[in-house]
Amino acid sequence: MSAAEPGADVTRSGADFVVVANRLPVNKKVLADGTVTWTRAPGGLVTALAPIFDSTPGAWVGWTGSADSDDDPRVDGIEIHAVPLSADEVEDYYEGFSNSTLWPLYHDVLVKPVYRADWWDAYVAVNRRFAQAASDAAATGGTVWVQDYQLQLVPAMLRALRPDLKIGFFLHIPFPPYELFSQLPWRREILDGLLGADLIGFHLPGGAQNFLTLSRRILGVEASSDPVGVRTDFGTVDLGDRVVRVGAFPISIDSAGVAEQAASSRVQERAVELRKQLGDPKHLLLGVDRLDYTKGIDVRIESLERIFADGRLDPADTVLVQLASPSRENVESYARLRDAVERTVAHINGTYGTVDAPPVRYLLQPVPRDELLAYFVAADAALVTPLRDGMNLVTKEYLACRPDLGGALVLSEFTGAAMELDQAYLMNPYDSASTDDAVVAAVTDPPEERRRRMEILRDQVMHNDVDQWARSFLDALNEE
Ligand code: ADQ
Repeated sequence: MSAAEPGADVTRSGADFVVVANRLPVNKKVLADGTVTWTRAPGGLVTALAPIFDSTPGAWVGWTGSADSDDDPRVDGIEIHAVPLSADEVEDYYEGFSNSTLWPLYHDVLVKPVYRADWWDAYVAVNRRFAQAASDAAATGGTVWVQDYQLQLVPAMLRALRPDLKIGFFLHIPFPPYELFSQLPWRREILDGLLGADLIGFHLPGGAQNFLTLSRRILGVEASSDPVGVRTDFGTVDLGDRVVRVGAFPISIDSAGVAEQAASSRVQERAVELRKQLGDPKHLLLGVDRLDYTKGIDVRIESLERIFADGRLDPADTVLVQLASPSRENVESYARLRDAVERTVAHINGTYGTVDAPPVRYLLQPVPRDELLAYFVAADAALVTPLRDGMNLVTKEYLACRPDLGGALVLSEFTGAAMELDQAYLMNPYDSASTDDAVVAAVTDPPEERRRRMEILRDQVMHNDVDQWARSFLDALNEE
């Protein structure tokens, strides 16, 4: 390293391992007397990375999710670096460029992406702030792991500040093919931003291949499209002075932890009680999602309506519980989706319900964890019907909750999870006959067929957990 390079001549103290993500893994609470408390947010990435933070001094750079904040607490051994965002930046960087440009573009343009130069400018400015915060947090020679579509410029910005660091990037949503990605007016800048990393990870080999093709066609760099397998085989982009590796790392859940919580007597008892409260239906179907247009909530409700109309299941003894958590409520396409789902629910209940027994029970609120797992334990089938989804962790949580091998999984071919879970009742959400057949088969197939499928599916999830995901990525990043 030459002395002219920034950061070359100083040894910095700081964290040896830094995670950079849009959101912090902690919740901030201001008490009545003005005291601020922080608690670790349950679930997600932080659970996956907890063992790594236990053995390495670690820091997490992210946004608190609310208005500007300057405090930097330490929570459960993780040094927290809060990145402030102004109200305008939340609108332009988060609701705008991240969730009204990139999210729809990367999910098959299910909604038309909006391209606005002022949103792009905010995205650049906020990414620069995250990169600076990561640079301030990391020790010399440390490892920095950047997460997801909100922060695709951070790898290159951080490398410019700190060439001594090992930089990894993981994308949690699908990575689109050339025909879609090239709509983006800032397509070169995004690819250049990602190529600041040493290792770029996607859920699926297809996403990695798309990235390699795009690098070759848009940037004209040498990118080897040798088959990119899962976790072990890597594609490469040769930038002349360094080589970037690209690979597939399908994410999972804390399978043993979820299974253990689901097996607790409070969850098991609540599952029995839930079925009773729902009128002991013959078939209890379940959907669990953020309220997002990618998740195909309308696909499953409309399918159930056709199934009732065709007399294939009886609305008198079938219940669908749809748990939806509110999401991105200030983005217009989400407000429209909410109206559409609520109309569809009202329509099916109005047509097929009775006053005391509507066939669809719809909750628009996040459900506490124990309660959620009780629904998984109680359900005869989980309906996971997205039009496009990077992975879908609900699928894996449902399977982990069913050591009894009861239940059945209806799974869209357009989820990342479908690549690993081919024993599910797979369906094409764009094909109504395929959807209806999968839903009906999932609840009416002979018990031995349902068990046979569940056994294979559950094994897959119990043997591939999120710890393995994190370790395989970090091992690959840190190997020469
Ligand atoms: P998401 O789009 O948020 O994640 P998903 O992977 O299904 O989708 O995770 C959602 C999480 O929220 C699950 O843990 C689920 O249990 C929880 N959840 C959903 N609705 C809930 C409710 N009503 N109440 C309580 N909890 C609820 C993005 C990508 C995915 C990818 C993940 C991880 O879009 O494709 O799997 O990141 O990489």
